[in-house]
Amino acid sequence: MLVLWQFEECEHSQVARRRLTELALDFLAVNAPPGHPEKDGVMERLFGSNKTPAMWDTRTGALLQGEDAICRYLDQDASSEPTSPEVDSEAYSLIEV
Ligand SMILES: N[C@@H](CCC(=O)N[C@@H](CS)C(=O)NCC(=O)O)C(=O)O
Repeated sequence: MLVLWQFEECEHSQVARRRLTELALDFLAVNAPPGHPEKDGVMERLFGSNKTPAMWDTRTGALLQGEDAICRYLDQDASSEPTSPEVDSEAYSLIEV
């Protein structure tokens, strides 16, 4: 599963969402607008900062932050194996946001 921390008004998030759409990839969107300490805490733990967009690929463990890194990763990864349902449910339980 691809998990994307983003928010509507963030132009960098828009680029990441557009690329996901172009590649027809499913993803779980976490709304992370400024001023949400509980989401900032999760992002800081995973990525070292709360900047959006940020993406976690639960299949590979890859953690990406910034539109360029995310798009580059997606372009390389677009042909990879489908998400495993077992990993997905584990990832859902980790994201208590
Ligand atoms: N270089 C990043 C820029 C990301 C960025 O500036 N995101 C803004 C929201 S649109 C943000 O998280 N600002 C909060 C902060 O800078 O702490 C990218 O290309 O994605």
